[in-house]
Amino acid sequence: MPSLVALLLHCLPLAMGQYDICKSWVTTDDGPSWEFYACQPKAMRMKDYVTVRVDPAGITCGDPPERFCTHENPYLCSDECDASNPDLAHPPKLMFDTEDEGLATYWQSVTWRRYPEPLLANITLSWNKSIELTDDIVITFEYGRPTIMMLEKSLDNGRTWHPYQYYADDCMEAFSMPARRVRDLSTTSANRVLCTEEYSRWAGSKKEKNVRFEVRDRFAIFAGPDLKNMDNLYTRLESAKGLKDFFTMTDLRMRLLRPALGGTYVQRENLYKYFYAISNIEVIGRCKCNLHANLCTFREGSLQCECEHNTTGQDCGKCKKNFRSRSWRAGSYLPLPNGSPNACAAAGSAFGNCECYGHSNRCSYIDFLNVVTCVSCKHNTRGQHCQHCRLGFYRNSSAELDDENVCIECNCNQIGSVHDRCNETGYCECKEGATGPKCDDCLPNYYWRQGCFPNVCDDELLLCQNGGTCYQNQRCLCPAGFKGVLCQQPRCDADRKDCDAAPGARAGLGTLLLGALALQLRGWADL
Ligand SMILES: *[C@@H]1O[C@H](CO)[C@@H](O)[C@H](O)[C@H]1NC(C)=O
Ligand SMILES: *[C@@H]1O[C@H](CO)[C@@H](O)[C@H](O)[C@H]1NC(C)=O
Ligand SMILES: *[C@@H]1O[C@H](CO)[C@@H](O)[C@H](O)[C@H]1NC(C)=O
Ligand SMILES: *[C@@H]1O[C@H](CO)[C@@H](O)[C@H](O)[C@H]1NC(C)=O
Ligand SMILES: *[C@@H]1O[C@H](CO)[C@@H](O)[C@H](O)[C@H]1NC(C)=O
Ligand SMILES: [Ca+2]
Repeated sequence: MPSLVALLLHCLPLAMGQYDICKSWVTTDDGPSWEFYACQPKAMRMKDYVTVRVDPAGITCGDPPERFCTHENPYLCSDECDASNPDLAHPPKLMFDTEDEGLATYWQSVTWRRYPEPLLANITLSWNKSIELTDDIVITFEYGRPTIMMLEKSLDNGRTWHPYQYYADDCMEAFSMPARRVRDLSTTSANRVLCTEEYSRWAGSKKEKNVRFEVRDRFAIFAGPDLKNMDNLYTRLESAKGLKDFFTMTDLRMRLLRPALGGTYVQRENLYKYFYAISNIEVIGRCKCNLHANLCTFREGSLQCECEHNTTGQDCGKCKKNFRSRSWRAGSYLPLPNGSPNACAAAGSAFGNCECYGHSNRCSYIDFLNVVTCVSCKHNTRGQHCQHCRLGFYRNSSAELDDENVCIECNCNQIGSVHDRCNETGYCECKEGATGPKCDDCLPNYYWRQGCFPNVCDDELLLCQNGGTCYQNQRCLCPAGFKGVLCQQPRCDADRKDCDAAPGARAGLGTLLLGALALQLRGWADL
């Protein structure tokens, strides 16, 4: 079996030939020197480097021990799952082991004894490394394939997830999606996320065991049925937006949503024949090294590119220190057949010693100042070495100077702040009454209404009088008989001649003073 896999890998078109060396020592008219090429690691069995997580807790069978039946012979329920007995346990690691011939070892879930509550399980594979698929993902189910499941993937170590493919025996019913086949996709839809019915119908539990994510069929859209025209695929991978990323991931999740039903409806009288059992998850791919490495090694529990071209990082995603006179670029498959290495260049190799921290590709000599300076600093930087942040941005203290995220936008509130600049910790300069790092809050005794204004009324000092209520600190809502900023003045109708005298007299000195203060405050607010 292992030799068969090796043979299989050897035959994979993406595993061999092109782009397998990063440099060679060549002799030219000027003498011997290194020549550099775009390069990538070989495809590997990625299941050997994965960590797996199965959710929810308690979904793996055998604790407590449980009996299960099969669809073929539902009344012969002789099989047992017992987590405490190594011979009868079905832990997650059996999805990734190497099997002796003819003897399937598999992870198994609990049975659907809680029906009609759905039987749900998530199986999450994490590599802690970006990998690129080079062949189909094949998931092997013993005892029947799920009638509903989906694949999701993450490109950022599980922080965000995206649907990858939907599987159902009835796509419309399960996901409100029309059923499609990857074989019917075209060059413009090669990275479409679709729902397929090809891997979910009942065909006998021993006959059709595999659920596929079809990478080869998608490659074949460009490279032809036998993947003979790989050059065309490589050209497309470079030029079609999002195509490379479509085959890239750090994590993969299987969401199992409904088990195999044996081609009929759920039979409540025997729920012990419904469960999931996965014997193998084959993921063939390579480390993503941005075409700057042809080796990827497993060190300290993680895959790691052995970066060339003076790049560094887990994915060779940046230039080594002192090799940052140009901004970092991924290598390219183009031009065919050797591609471009797009190597990082030593600081000082271009013009004197002009370091631009990777924010500029160009330096220029300014004659009358006699200095070399970086031109068109990117990533919101400025300065001779792109070492400062543009106005309106501040330095991210946890980022190095060559980080793309080194400058963070100030984001000052346009109304609450004096201008759009901020200090080194991101604090903006606020107008009177405004506060907060971005000046989008008001100080106490101020209210926000397109800027901060002093309260007209409140519950403490500026109380509305005569039963008036304070509306959002902006004005008093006065009862019918009163007016004034704090409702301190009686309203005089023609037929009420005594109104000046009565309530006003009761109001007292304090109210009048407050009224005057409020009037003055309103005067400011109107300015
Ligand atoms: C599986 O993962 C999804 C997110 O991708 C989550 O919403 C769901 O609750 C999880 N299901 C289980 C059974 O843990
Ligand atoms: C993931 O990989 C990085 C870089 O190799 C390493 O520093 C980190 O410890 C790894 N994290 C886990 C959870 O293995
Ligand atoms: C990387 O830097 C070394 C010097 O440390 C140099 O000899 C080599 O040619 C550089 N490689 C590339 C691809 O620029
Ligand atoms: C600051 O830089 C670090 C390291 O690159 C990055 O993870 C973080 O997101 C940046 N912070 C902000 C606010 O952009
Ligand atoms: C930035 O301004 C805030 C608020 O005025 C202040 O607390 C902080 O110390 C200032 N930071 C620097 C580096 O000046
Ligand atoms: Ca197995």
